Amino acid sequence: MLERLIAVTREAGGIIRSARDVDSSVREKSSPRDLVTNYDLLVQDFLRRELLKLLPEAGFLGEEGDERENLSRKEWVFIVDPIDGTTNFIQGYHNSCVSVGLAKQGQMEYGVVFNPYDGELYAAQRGKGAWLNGKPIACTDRPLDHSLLIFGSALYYRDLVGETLRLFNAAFPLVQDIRRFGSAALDLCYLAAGKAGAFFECRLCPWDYAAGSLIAREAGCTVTQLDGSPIDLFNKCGILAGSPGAWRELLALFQKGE
Ligand code: 2AM
Ligand code: CA
Repeated sequence: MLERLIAVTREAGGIIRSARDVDSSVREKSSPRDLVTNYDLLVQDFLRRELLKLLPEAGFLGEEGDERENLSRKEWVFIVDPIDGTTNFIQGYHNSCVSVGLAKQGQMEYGVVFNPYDGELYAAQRGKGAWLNGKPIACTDRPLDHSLLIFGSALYYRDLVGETLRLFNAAFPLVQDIRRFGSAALDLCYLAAGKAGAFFECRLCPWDYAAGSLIAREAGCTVTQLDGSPIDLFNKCGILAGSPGAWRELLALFQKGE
């Protein structure tokens, strides 16, 4: 199954790579910060069609879809973001990806994340490990003060500006430096590959973190909500992830409530 998921995800990435005249296909969803392009829709249609061929009985949860009901009762569910990093895609940054997760009975079983611009393909299977372009990857064992912290600004949620800045301010003095890349799925993969020590964002949707959370876990990272509780695959939640040491330190810091 993993090889077939990888093949479909790669092909979807090809659609993103061949996109032309992206500007004229942009539309606002809930706000000027929440955007969609015709390519998001095109890639999602492709993924729905090809993934359901692999597993016709599965449910399908995608960012651009509306089939949201009763998915948690299905044995298998695809959790898919056709383009994670849509703003990067529109603005011409080459830091976007296709994110394909497959959950079984509410647990992530397979995850594939592909950046078609640099050709990095991250994949994982529960209990089997995580790979970057076929080579095993592992989280960093560097201490927090020698590690980068990636964060996401949850910019679609005005109510979270204060909380995001509180966590940023608390963590900033303790880490090597901070990065903000704009694709949560890739952020989690960067942790998995040991390119950063930790990641947080105050609210994300399941398709942003489903595949990446498994890839990070299989690489040895801890992935939870901001209070340390398990992530929710069917509802929005905040995410705190990192190498086990970095995750523990940040959890303790964030819980101080300063
Ligand atoms: P997107 O590029 O697929 O929209 C950036 O902070 C991260 O948040 C990206 O992974 C982005 O995914 C995601 N994101 C975008 N809109 C969101 C929304 N309304 N709710 C939660 N996450 C969102
Ligand atoms: Ca998206």
